[in-house]
Amino acid sequence: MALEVIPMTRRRYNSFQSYIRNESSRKEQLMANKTGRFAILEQFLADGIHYMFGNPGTSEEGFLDALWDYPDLKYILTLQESVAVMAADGYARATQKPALVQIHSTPGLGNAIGALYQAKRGHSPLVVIGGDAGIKYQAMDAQMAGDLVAFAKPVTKWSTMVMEPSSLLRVLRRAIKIAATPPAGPVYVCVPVDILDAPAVEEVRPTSFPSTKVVPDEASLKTAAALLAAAEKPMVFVGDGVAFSGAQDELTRVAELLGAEVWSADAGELNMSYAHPLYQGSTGHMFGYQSLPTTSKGDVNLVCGTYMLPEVFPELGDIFKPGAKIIHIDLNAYEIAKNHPVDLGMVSDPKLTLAKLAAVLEAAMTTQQKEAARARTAEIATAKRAKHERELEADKQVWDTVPLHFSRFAEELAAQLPKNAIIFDEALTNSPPITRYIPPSQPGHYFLTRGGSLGVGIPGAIGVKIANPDKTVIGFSGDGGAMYTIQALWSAVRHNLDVKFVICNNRSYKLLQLNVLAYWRERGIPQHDYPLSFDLSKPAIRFDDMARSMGVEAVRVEKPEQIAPAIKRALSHDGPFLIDLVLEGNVHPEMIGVRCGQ
Ligand SMILES: Cc1ncc(C[n+]2csc(CCOP(=O)(O)OP(=O)(O)O)c2C)c(N)n1
Ligand SMILES: [Mg+2]
Repeated sequence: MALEVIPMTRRRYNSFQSYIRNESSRKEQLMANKTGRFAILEQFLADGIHYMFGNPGTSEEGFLDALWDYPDLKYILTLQESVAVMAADGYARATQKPALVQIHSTPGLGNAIGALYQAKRGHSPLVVIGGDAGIKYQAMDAQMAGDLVAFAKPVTKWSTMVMEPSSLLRVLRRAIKIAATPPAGPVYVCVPVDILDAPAVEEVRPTSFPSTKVVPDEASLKTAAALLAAAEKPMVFVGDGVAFSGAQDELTRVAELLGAEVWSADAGELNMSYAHPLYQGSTGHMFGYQSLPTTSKGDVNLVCGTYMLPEVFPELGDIFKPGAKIIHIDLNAYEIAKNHPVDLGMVSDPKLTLAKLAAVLEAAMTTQQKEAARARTAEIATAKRAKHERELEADKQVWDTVPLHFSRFAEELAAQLPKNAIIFDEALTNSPPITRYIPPSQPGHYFLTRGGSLGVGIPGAIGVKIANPDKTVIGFSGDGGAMYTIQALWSAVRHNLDVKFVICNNRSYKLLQLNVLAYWRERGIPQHDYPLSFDLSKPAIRFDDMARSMGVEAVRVEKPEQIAPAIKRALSHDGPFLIDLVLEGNVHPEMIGVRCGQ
């Protein structure tokens, strides 16, 4: 007899839920015979985890089916594992709490690797659980089998498989603790079917997290303050360890006391207001020689919550001025003196340490030193203002050109955007105008892609929106980046997530064009046409059509006069909305098929 599949409407779902709630005998029976597949869900709820980002498979069907009994644990269905991981990453970044991901066994984990790498570099506390057919099948090397723990190992903080039912929750709690303890990072736990089908014997108890609110000894603080107070050109380098510890105010205070330039290095969070006169932007992402003028400027360098230096092609020699002093504060001991020696390293909490440092500095600095610091601040502020004005002037030169330049869109968005809107920025080469016109100033309201895996813009914004249902969330992505995870748009509609997406459609991998320019320059190769593999113009990608096909309202913007109405429509639309913004990109569709012979 064929099985009749009855669609689960909201009413049916509600009555099903009340059936579960009211049928106490059924519930008692369920608890008495509770197996691991129920226990793990109760463990997550006991830890305040209310979302599971995932993509299902047969080896997870037991606990996914058990979700019916736990309506407080909501499943966010994504259509590719990297989307699940990247959306969870956005959610974890916005909540600063562990986020749960479910992925299918070997093929699912394979798809998730690049996204997990991104989460690991960014220190996202992701708890990834993955299915496996069962311990009893391990010797069979059956379909979908693989060395899952080994797959996940290099891209996680901890990778393991539960081998024994009586340690199921013990292992999960350890995984959650490891993920969330600084330096935070993703963990992977394989939960085989036979473990989940065995009776649960452990009590569900919330995970214990150790406090890391540690401060250095007084002598170290005094040494740090003495070095910094005596500096003639103090420099500060910060990363997401500052945001993780909520140390933005304390950092700003120290920078102001010192009159120091503050630079981001390996940062994706808001560690200091971009609008502050001392905040100078980011060191280079690609080439060490681009960061060198900044890193070699100071006589005393304070590094906090990051490492030196995160470029793809870092400087192999010294990066600091000869004789310069280096002080490093971080909860992550591995990053202190990772590549370059320091004079004073302190494994301590940035917020508490910077607060104490500010107090010691305040007392230790002479009137003359304080005066010099004020003069430095004024000089840095003037130079920053002048640079900003030059950039605005340059923007005006291309204000009316078609294809558009992004700056005009950014200015209009700044005019219309609500004050507490949140931006997720994977605009890549178009990112600078975003922060130029909408300088991030509130922690938790600006998230920059980090870790280098493309495709985080759309799913990241989705994760941020789930964490901030009442705020406007705008996700920016390059056209190249968007195509890695475009199916995330479907999840936004599926889960009623009112996110606004902007695709910076320059029909190219423009960052690669810029990087090859540097490659030619370094090797003395004369400039010539960019490799056609960096050109996405043929065939043209219609992001507006693609969005509509997944239920997302969309508009294509090609001319200056279309910008303001498109933004107005996106912001007033009730539901997800996409702007396909056609931008200048130096592309050569006429050469495709001619030069490559394809
Ligand atoms: C998963 C992944 N594949 C490939 C790359 C290499 N890569 C770096 S930047 C880039 C181009 C990005 O293009 P787009 O998102 O359109 O931004 P644009 O450079 O045009 O601003 C590519 C392909 C990467 N970083 N990650
Ligand atoms: Mg592009």
